[in-house]
Amino acid sequence: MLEKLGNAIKKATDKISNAIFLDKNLVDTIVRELQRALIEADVSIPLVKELSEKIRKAAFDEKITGIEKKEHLIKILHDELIHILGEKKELIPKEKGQTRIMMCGLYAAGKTTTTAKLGNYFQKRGKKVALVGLDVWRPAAKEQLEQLGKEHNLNVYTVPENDSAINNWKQIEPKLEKYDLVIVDTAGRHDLDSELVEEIETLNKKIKPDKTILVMPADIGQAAKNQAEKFSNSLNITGVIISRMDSTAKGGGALTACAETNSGVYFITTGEKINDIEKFNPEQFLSRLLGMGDLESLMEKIRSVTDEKQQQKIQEKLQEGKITLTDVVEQIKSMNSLGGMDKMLSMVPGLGKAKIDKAQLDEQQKKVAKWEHLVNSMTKEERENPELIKKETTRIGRIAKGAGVNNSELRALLKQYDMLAGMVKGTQGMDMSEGMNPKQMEKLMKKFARGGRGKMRF
Ligand SMILES: Nc1nc2c(ncn2[C@@H]2O[C@H](COP(=O)(O)OP(=O)(O)OP(=O)(O)O)[C@@H](O)[C@H]2O)c(=O)[nH]1
Ligand SMILES: [Mg+2]
Repeated sequence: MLEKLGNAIKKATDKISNAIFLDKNLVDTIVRELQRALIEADVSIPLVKELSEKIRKAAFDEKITGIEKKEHLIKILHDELIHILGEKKELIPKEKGQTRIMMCGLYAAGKTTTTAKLGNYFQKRGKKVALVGLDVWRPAAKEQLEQLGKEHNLNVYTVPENDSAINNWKQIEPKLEKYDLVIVDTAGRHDLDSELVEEIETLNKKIKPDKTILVMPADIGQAAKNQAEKFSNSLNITGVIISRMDSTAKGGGALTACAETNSGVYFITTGEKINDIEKFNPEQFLSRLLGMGDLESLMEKIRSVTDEKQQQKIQEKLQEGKITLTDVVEQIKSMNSLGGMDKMLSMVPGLGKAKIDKAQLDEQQKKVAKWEHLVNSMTKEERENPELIKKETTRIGRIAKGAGVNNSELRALLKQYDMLAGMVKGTQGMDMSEGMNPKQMEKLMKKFARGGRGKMRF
């Protein structure tokens, strides 16, 4: 449905969580990627701009630092997305007496199938439901509704005459008294022409619906804004149902367009089957889009991946353009401790589906433990200046022996050190934060795995 958008947002939150610093370049990258995904989902440019500005502003707010900044940023992103998705809007039939719902929308919007889905939804929840087919225009329209009723045990009322919708209604209305919920399916047209407007207005006066629902297909994207406005001019639209959310990437645009016009979305439909209808709740929708729990679990994740003290320490080192072997091992250890590498990798969009080589990960964790022993058996001097070990190769044997590991392990560690030190030198820490990104971590880990057998010469 909106996998791409979901993945992009996930990626942004991962980048924020895993960054050592949120510097300008990283924030720019995050904002750019988000913008691209939102635009692809057909969210309107002004909304995208507004969201980007808020994120930038939060990112560069100097009053907030460290882990709080990350939490702040994720919260802003989350809240802004909720905001553009709109308010939660519920469709609640009356407790007592009859509730009448009139469905309207353009041609092929999904009115008839949605009428059946909605009827089924409330019938399952104990309401006595009647569906009324008033599409006198499209051939076989009434049969379509009757067929759906038969398949799903729903009461459908139609009359064979096709003279006018209002006359059909007059014949049917007296039979509807015993029902709690009456859902009326109406005809669609290519455009909101005067004939359609007239028909709906007359029906509206006669039926006096408690709710008038506009059905729009998700694939119209942000054009939903225009359509909702047009319909609202002639009818009192109480809410919207977005159909076919399953078959387009533009659903984000349709949803945000509804929020822009204050047309609350009651339901979305996500497939052709009768049960493919769900209440629209922006919070839940976003959580699902992100494939994780609510904001709190997102925050938990940040807390678990961020060790503020360590972050501070590394930050200082990076600013000096210098890191020690202890830092390298600390760094790798922290990566390893992020709830386990495999768990972390599974949170990375795209990687979740990819086969993660568990054996390799286990191997890696063992390796890191060895590296820790190695660092412990070095002198303080050696830890701070690994060049010493490279210069005086006799140190290699001593250190490796002290740690109870092979010389090759030490070489792998030194190679790793070179790699990180190189990154620090070359990029003033920027790529370091990217390096904390789990996806890049995986690459790095693969490099580590090769490190021991590498071509180190010293
Ligand atoms: N994949 C998918 N298809 C849907 C969904 N909702 C409706 N459809 C399909 O969209 C097409 C049009 O649906 P209808 O319910 O007939 O639309 P309508 O607005 O009543 O059309 P008219 O009466 O001709 O104006 C049908 O083929 C439906 O099966 C959905 O949520 N997902
Ligand atoms: Mg129809």
